[in-house]
Amino acid sequence: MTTHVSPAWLPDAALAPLGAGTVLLLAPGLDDDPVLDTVVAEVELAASHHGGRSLRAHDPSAPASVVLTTPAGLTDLAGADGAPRAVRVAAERAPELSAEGFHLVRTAGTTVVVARTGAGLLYGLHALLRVGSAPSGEGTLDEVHEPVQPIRMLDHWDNLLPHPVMGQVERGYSGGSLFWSAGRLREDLTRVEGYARLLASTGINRIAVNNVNVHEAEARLLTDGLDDLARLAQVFRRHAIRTHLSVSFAAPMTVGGLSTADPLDAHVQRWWAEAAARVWARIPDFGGFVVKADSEGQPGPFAYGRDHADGANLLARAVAPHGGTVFWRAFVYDHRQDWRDRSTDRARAAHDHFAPLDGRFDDAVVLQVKHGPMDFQVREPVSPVIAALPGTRLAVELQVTQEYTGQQKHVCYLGPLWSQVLRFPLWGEGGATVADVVAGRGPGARPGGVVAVSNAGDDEFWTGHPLAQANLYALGRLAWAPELDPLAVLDEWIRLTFGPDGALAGLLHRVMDGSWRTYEDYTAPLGVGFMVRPGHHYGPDVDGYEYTPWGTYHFADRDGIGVDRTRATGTGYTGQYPAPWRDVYESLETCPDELLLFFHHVPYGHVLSDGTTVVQHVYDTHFRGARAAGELVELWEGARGRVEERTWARVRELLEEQARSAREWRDQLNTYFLRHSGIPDAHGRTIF
Ligand code: GCV
Repeated sequence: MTTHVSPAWLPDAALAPLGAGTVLLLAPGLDDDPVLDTVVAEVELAASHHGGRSLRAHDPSAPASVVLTTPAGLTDLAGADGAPRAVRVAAERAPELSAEGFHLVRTAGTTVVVARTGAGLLYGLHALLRVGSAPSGEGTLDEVHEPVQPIRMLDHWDNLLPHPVMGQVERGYSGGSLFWSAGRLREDLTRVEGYARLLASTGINRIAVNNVNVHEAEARLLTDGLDDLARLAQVFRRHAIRTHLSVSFAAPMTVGGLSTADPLDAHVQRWWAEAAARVWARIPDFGGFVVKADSEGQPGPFAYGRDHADGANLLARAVAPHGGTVFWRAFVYDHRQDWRDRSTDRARAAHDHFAPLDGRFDDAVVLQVKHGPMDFQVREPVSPVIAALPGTRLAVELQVTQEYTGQQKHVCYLGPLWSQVLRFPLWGEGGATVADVVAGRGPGARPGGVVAVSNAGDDEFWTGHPLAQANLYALGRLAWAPELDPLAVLDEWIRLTFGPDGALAGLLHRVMDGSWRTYEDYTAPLGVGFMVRPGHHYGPDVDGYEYTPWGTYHFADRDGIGVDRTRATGTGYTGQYPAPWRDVYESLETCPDELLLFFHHVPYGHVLSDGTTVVQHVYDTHFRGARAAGELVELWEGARGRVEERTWARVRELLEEQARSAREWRDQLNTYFLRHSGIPDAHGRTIF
């Protein structure tokens, strides 16, 4: 591991609102709360860097600039001599708070955070860092913050041993695993502690510490690795994060010595119950299991003629007595498809498998659904599965690691994409959104949450590309509050990370705010997806997946391109959506341009809503996108000397690679479309 570690969005300067004055922390009843020590440590750290004081008892002669307290502490304080006005204001309102919520009040130069638990105080403390110091005048705040999503989880695709193809972290672009090295948990967990601190500051409250592709070494964590898991859980617990393990469905055979993993076999059921009991005996607040079954070669219930409800409930019954949860992934499809077979549509697979099972999953099961029907492409429609299982707890799965969005070599701020997904109205404008469904809002509904694949590793910037830290930050913030404007979240991240330099903030905003659109511009157009190099998924290869078994085709010929997923003439996938989307996507008239080729096969001359043809759109966006990527290199010159040299240099190096790669995308895509369509660029630009 490198010795220099970026403080990310918690540099010393960001702690000033806490550490510059006097902080009173009064938390009666929370002495046994493991997160309280973290709150104390944060206050002391901030005070030591900014010359402030930290008090654990009210002292009328030392007026506090910040008060962190519980409802009971607030009542005591409100009656005490010399209590700040903000304390009385907070006590008068005294809202009902959940275990994670907090009340933030600021008046007359004092800021008060009230919460029932250490977690709530920690979240409130970080909210205070985000809003900054109390202005000297009468700046006021009176805000109740509650997370929209009770489950805000990161999945790590970390292997214990480097996989011969995928490396230590599958789809990881940030160095090695923060947890595992050479088949063991790292001795020194300092980076894990720092990581937990960063995650908690954004509101993340659950983590899975190993890859969903469970190999031999990771399978044994369930039995032989409990000491390691317990050490990790101890670190995360202090930051209000529960630890989870990805397990193999075949574990009863591979590590348990049984001859079957059949979910209806009594020995198998007993084996799982005993395995779970051992885990919880060691880690009483353990979160549960994550399972990828019957997917891309992972074992599952199909081998025994059972379905996914049988499989998931087997594990649910083992974890439920301990308050655990099984996150069962809906990413199930045929990865050995014959490309000649036009009747199979991978986009349909999750819905086909899981919608008929609604109502059969136990309460301890959360069905974890990728946000789109395929696989984290730069543009996909929202998965219809999220609208199809009203009787099942659902989580939406997002991907922070930039597998298909530039692999942390390209700037691609994903907040706007996730925001669009979370706010998508599944039954039409004004109706329930994805965020509502996974939050369990609505009568009888139960929460499943937001789960995302982490982009962090042991790289000195945590995320390979220093600007990819913004994605990790935004994920937590949007999971807590999906209604936030993702560009406001970006600005929040910029301010915390880089401080008050307004010119620099403006520059960073320009580099990042439209970066997802720019990436889309120079890569696969109009929702078609998968024009990447097979295997590692970096860089263009238009036909790379066209004749493979993976079910990811674009069907380009000399006349046109796109996948006909209509009910009228195609695979019928549009029929998996409820109204109005089933009709919006079905019709060429109403299908949004950005998803056109996802839903329809059209001629190159098909006219889009802005009057350009499909092929001209490809030329225009690819020239525009590659130019925008190239301009970032010049723009970044303006940041020289305003950010730390090592950060500046890393970003600079990566922007050059992004510009090169974008040119390659531009030229390969444009050339492909020109050669296939024979239609020249209306503006006569160079195409090869
Ligand atoms: C962990 C895609 C990725 C795989 C990943 C899989 C999944 O297929 O390319 O690396 O495996 O998704 O989400 O399970």
